Amino acid sequence: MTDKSKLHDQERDGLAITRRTMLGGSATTALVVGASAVGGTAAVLGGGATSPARAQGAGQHYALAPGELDEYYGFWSSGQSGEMRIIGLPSMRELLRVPVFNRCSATGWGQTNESLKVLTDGLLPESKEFLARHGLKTYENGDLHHPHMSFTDGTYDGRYLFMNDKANTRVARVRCDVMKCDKIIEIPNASDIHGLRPQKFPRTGYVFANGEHRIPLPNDGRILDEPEKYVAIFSAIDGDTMEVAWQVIVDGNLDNCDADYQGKYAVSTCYNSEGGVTLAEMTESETDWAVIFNIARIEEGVANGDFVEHNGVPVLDGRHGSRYTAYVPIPNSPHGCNTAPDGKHIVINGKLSPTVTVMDFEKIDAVFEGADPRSCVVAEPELGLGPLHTAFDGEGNCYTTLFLDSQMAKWNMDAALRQYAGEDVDPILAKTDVQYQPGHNHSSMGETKEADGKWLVSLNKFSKDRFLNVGPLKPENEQLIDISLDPPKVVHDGPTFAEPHDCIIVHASKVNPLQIWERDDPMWEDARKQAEADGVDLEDGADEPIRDGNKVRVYMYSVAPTFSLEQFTVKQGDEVTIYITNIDDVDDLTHGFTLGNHGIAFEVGPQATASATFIADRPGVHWYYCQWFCHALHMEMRGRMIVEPRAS
Ligand code: K7E
Ligand code: CUA
Repeated sequence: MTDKSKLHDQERDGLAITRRTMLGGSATTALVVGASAVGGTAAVLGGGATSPARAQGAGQHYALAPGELDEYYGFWSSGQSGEMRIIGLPSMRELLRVPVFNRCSATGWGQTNESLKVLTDGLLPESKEFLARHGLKTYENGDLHHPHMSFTDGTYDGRYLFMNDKANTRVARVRCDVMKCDKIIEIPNASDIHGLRPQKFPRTGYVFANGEHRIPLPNDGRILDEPEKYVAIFSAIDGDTMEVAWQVIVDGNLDNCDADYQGKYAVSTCYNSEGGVTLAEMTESETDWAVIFNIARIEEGVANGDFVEHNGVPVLDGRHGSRYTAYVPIPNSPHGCNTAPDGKHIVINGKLSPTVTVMDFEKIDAVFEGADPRSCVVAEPELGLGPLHTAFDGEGNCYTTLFLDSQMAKWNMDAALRQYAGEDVDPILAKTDVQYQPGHNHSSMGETKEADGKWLVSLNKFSKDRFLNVGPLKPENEQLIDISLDPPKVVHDGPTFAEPHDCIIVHASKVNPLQIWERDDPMWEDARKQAEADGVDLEDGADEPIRDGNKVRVYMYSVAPTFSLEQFTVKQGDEVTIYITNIDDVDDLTHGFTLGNHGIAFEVGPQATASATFIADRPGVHWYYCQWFCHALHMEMRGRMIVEPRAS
């Protein structure tokens, strides 16, 4: 960074909160917490690369030629955009956006009956009522932080992706065969699902989900401004049925989580052991904790009836003194929580502490038998300012984002263990500058036992001067780092829109999506049943609308470049459902259905059926057309809806 841009930053925000210059030690700390727990580290660790010069050759091939395929799928969150994104790696090309919690103008997600079923079925009854009072069928926003794939035996199995919605306390599942969301559930009793991880072993199994914010239980107005009575809730969701299996009340709050490779424990970080409701209260204590959940004991507790049922879910009490949990003191507001592919260690990232804390899963059994909770801590290296998340290369090295330092620290697990045991050894192997302020990072296959040490993406919150200025709202910068090199090297800048927090990098061999839909897909089960009841074959359509009182059903098929109906007639005030079945069975031959001036538009993939329902209360002629370019005569792929005026 130039001195000029440094100055510019300082002038602009008046907080001396520059990008790389944020590493100002106590000033930074004061800014963030109003306390001084980490001062002085910057002087020791804030410098540039400290790696011994062991640089290897030219590094890996990352700039793909036209037509060349990527080696990895990246599954990206999109934060407050509410969708999941698929990125190819190493090219960093965006391949697809998968709407989940958001609405999508292109695909009609949030508007088709099929997507509305996914978006509404899993809502809590009181939410449905609340939304209905506001003229809504479902929440229209989401805050998707953590996408993770289902596991079998410690590695990705290509079945599902699971993800959280922090904004509206939901968990969603995306089917990897078609890359569409098929289930969304709202989590009762908890508030604002943040950390989310699937069980790694023996399989997923459970999806663990952290309710970040503390609320009254039940939150129905009886308890209000009495924060000491609020609780945070940890949920285990059955990944197959998408039902909440059980919940555990904890002390403090819940931030991020991860699971072990043995199927025994899940671990969550807590940055608010104080139970505070203001910034000052939440950051008061210099020690918070990680809470460990003993899965076997919890399942036993559920079987023995040691719970209170809230909203149909068994809720166990895991507060201090419980046999279901253990609280391990961790310095200062820990954030990320990452199990190492060695199957033995989990790294808790200090955030306001310059350290990460390493726990040994093999020493956790003893903690549950009464040993000092800190006895499972086996390393606590100081890495730099603002450690948030850690990734792994499968060769014993760890890569931790340093938010405040705008760096990634590469460190060696074994050296950190030896240092903690008293040996005079520096575990830090390298510091790589990133641009700027990294949150998550992720390495190729890094959260599985098959971590391969090839690529790492640093998801940086600020891009600042790295791209053409697009106005005050700037993209983030996701940087591809070649970690096969020593020191690791940033090889690509990737701008992204608001605001992916996290991603996973999955070898392409793990994922095998279909080329076209299968006709018997459950996604349009309701349409299939309705057509059957109406004596219609979805693939054949119907020549005339089928009337049922003021409900009218229009069945069409599409085949490039036509809809089977070039016109249909309904009456003003009819409730019309349009079913489109795309009978083209060619790869990549998607059609769409857009109905002019009705706000209706949706995608119909090859061999898929999709439908939308609306009230036809605009008399006149309205064209519908295909909005997915499908044929030389795509513009001609259209027809008329004629709405006869109501007799007055
Ligand atoms: Cu660190 Cu929500 Cu995963 Cu953002 S969280 S960075
Ligand atoms: Cu069908 Cu364009």
